[in-house]
Amino acid sequence: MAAQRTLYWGSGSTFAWRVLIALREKGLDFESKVIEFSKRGHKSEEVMKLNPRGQVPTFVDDGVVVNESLAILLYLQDKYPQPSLLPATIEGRALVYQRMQESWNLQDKLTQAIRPKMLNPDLELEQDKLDALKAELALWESYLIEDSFITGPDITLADVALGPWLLNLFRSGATLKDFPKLASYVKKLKARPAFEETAPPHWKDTPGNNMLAFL
Ligand SMILES: N[C@@H](CCC(=O)N[C@@H](CS)C(=O)NCC(=O)O)C(=O)O
Repeated sequence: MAAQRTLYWGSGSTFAWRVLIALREKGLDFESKVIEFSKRGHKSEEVMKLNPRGQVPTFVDDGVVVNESLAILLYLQDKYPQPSLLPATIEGRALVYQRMQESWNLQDKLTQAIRPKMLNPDLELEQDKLDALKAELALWESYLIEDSFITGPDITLADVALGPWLLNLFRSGATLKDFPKLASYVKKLKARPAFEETAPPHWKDTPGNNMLAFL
């Protein structure tokens, strides 16, 4: 019997987007349960029963509940190994695991830089937060080899974990002019069907905020 997969997610959740990308890359279908944050769908009884933190993504696979986006990515690779999103060598996998965890830094620096202004557009972006974001981007730029994915020639879970944060940055107007390898990497990800087709649905109808147009 075919596996019963259900994903709870919400438009604009970068964490949930990671899981949508991995499912698409692996060609796995699933029941889509879209929650609305404005209606506090993430705190509904149905979600809270599965994830007491009341967060998305929440994933259920044949009765196995997995929360936390990075854990879900690893679970999907474990349960559905082909097509693989991990390299064949142990050294390669070590790097992918490292970069997956490291992607948290980009999330953190990006959020710290833009969140206050998103909540209150009258505020200015803070220079020290922007400097920290630029230093973070410089690190990722240094990791990239020309025309590659983040850990090598093939797409892996590291790209799935990192990519949505870079695409968020793009959506906020950043062109990454000082980070040319990163800029072409983001364009490559953006054009990939698994990323393009799963991008937050509301992005189609609303413009980005252009807050990082100078970056
Ligand atoms: N560490 C979690 C974070 C999940 C998360 O924070 N999801 C947000 C949506 S982007 C959420 O549901 N927030 C609601 C809340 O925390 O109450 C993961 O990686 O999945």
